[in-house]
Amino acid sequence: MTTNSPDFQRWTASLQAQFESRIGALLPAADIAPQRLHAAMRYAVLGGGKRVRPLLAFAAGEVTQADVGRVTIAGAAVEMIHAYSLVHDDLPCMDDDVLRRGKPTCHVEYDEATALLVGDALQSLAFQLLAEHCLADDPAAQLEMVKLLAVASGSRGMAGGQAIDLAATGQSLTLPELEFMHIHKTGAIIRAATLLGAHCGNALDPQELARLDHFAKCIGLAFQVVDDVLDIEASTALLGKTAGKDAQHNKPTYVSLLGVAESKKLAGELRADALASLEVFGPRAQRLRELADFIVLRKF
Ligand code: GRG
Repeated sequence: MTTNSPDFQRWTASLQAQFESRIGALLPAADIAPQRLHAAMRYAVLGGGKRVRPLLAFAAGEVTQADVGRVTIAGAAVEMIHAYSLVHDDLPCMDDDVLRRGKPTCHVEYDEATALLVGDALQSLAFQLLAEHCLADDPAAQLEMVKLLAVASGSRGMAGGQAIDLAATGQSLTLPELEFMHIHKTGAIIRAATLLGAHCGNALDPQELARLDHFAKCIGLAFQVVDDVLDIEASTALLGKTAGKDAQHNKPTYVSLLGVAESKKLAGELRADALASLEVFGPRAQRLRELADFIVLRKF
C-alpha cells in the first residue's frame, strides 16, 4: 500500500472528516460567552490542516487495538496543542506571519490579544480533555499520558524548542544543535501523538514501546527536514502558509546547512530507520508505515 493508494486516501479522508466533526463538538460553541474568544478558538482549530498528529495517534492505536473514541480524545488534545503553537508562532513577537492553513492568521483575523488567549485556552482545553475522559483502564497509566503531553509541550519539549529557534535566528548552528532544536520544537509533539494513540490501547512490552518511540522520533525529525525543503521548493498557495520564510528570516535549517539534495537524502534515511523499527509489529503497523511515507513524500 502506498500513500497514493485509494485505500490509504479513503482511510485518511474518513478519519479527517470524523475528527473534524468530533473536535468541533469538543470546542466551546461560538455562541457561548465569551463569544469572540470561542469563535477565534474554532477559527484556529477547524477547517484546515493535514491532521498529521491525530492520524499518527489513530495509526498507533491500530497497533495496540485501541478504542477509536479514546484515540479521538487523545488526538484532539494533541491537535489543540499544535493549533495553539501555530497561533502563537504566527504572532508579531514570534514569526510574524499573516497566512496559516490558507487563511489569515488568527491575530490578523481577530487581534493579537485574542490570539494570545486562543493559544492559552486551547492548551488548557487539551489537558481538560485528557483529565475528563477515560483513556486508559488504569488511572495511573492515564496520569502518565497527561504527563507525557505536558512534558512534550513544555520547556523540555515544544516550547523549549521554540525558545532555541528564536535565539538561533541569524546565528549559525551545527547539525547536532539543529537536530536538538527540531527534536524539541517539532518532534516532541509528533512523538507524543504517536505514543498517546498507542497508550489508549493494550500495553506494549518495553521493547515494543522502545521500537514505537524510535519510529516516532525518526518520523518527527523527518517531518521537519521535509518542512525545511518544502519551505524552499513549494509555493505559498500549496503550503497555505508563507513559503521562503526561513531564508528570509535568516534561520538555520537543514537546507541552509546541508543543501536540498542532502536534506532529501537525510529524510529518506530517517524514513528507512523509522520503517525498520516497525518490523516487530507486522501488519498492525501498516497505517504507521503509510503515514511515514506520507510525511516524507508529501508535497505540502
Ligand atoms: C509557540 C510554544 C510555541 C511553539 C511553536 C510548532 C511551532 C512551535 C511552530 C510552528 C512553526 C513551524 C512552521 C514549525 C515547523 C513544523 C511545523 C510544526 C509545521 C506545521 O505543521 P503541519 O505542517 O501543519 O502539520 P498543519 O497546518 O497541516 O497542521
